[in-house]
Amino acid sequence: MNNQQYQSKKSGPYPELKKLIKKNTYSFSLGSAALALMLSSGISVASDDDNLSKLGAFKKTDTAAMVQIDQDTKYANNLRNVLKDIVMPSGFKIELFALVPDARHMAVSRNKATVWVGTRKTTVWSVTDRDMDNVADTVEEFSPSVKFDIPNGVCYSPDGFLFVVERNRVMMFPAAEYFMEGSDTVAIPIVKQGELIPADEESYNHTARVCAVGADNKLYISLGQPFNVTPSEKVEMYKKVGMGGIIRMNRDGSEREVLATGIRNSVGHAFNPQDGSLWFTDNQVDGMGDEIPPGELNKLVEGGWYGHPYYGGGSTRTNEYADKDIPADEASRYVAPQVEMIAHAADLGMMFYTGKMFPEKYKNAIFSAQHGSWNAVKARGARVMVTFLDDNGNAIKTEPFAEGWMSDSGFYSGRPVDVQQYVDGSILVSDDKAGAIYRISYSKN
Ligand SMILES: [Ca+2]
Ligand SMILES: [Ca+2]
Repeated sequence: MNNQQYQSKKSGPYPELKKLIKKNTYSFSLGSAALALMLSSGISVASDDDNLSKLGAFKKTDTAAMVQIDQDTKYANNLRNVLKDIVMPSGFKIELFALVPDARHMAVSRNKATVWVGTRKTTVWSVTDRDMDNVADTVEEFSPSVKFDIPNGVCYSPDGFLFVVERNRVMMFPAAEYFMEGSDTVAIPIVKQGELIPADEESYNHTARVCAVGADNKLYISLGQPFNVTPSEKVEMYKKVGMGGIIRMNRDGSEREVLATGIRNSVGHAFNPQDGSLWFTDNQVDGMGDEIPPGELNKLVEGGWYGHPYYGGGSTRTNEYADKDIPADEASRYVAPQVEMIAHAADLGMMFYTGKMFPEKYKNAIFSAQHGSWNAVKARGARVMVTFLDDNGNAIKTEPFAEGWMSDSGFYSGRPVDVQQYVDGSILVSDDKAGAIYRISYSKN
């Protein structure tokens, strides 16, 4: 390498990106040098196995300091202007909570008002409101010493363990709130790389996982199957591993079970605190036209079969399986959706409301996000829905709750991904188009 090449590598090819990145002061010099090297050469500091074994022994990894995202920008003000268009029932207000690039699913901590945010890229963010004015003050990488691969699914246990479900691994972070201020955290792969699904089945499609910790102290994970409609030669194998299904395991990864099958791609689930049932959204088949098949909100019945690939959504049969008889075993375990959503709205993250801030009618209601269609010619979705349940715990009514992220001409100014309850009883909405989290609060006045 001659001197000129060295100089150009040293300054790196991404000056704009580096301008956006603030370093933590305690490791500024190491961090900026390491970052410049990584950006210019693609060389990573250490392999993930090396780092995981060091972290498991409480040893430092010398990973670069955490990337932080500047919150006080023109971009933030532009998003605040977009939020003026959002329409909600009387008394509700929406504000910008944080700028979080690629924000997907969220897990809210208890003690520090930290929100962990997954992405479909390689970063998990920790977002913290440090002065409790309901606006995040720091948005920084969580555990950058771990190399993540589509760490979309994040969930938090009542006793302080963060779980991150990736494309093909499940990580556990004990004491995540304690260790979040540095690059190194205790990090334990409870399902090792390549063992969540068969490595040959790794895909780029339908790989955004979600998770939840149940009252039984087990970890529940939704595993999408990669196809628009699962080909027949894959069906039996996917049933065994729980792809196109929901699985459950102990918190150390042991005793894995497949709880439900016939699901196409669920990217949102939550427990009803009233009766302990797990509810989940399911994205349905593309390419059948703008208005079919419906999207789904389902209630989990253990051992239930939810219809895919014979049904494309609701009672609409797929073209691929229209001539095939549904196997009797599956037909006998079929569970119809609780709610049929409009086609192609892409229903994703969901939650049950347990807070005290919202009016009484929202108690134990389901809030769910519609990401918006890529497939329908006429755009739709890009809103937050609310579903009310009856005394038996079944859905009785679904209606829009917050909308206005879509223009009349069909472009999206935001695409809601997940809805989670914040520590004060407000709700947070993530948006992976804008790269932001919004907070919706209620006041009678
Ligand atoms: Ca704040
Ligand atoms: Ca179904």
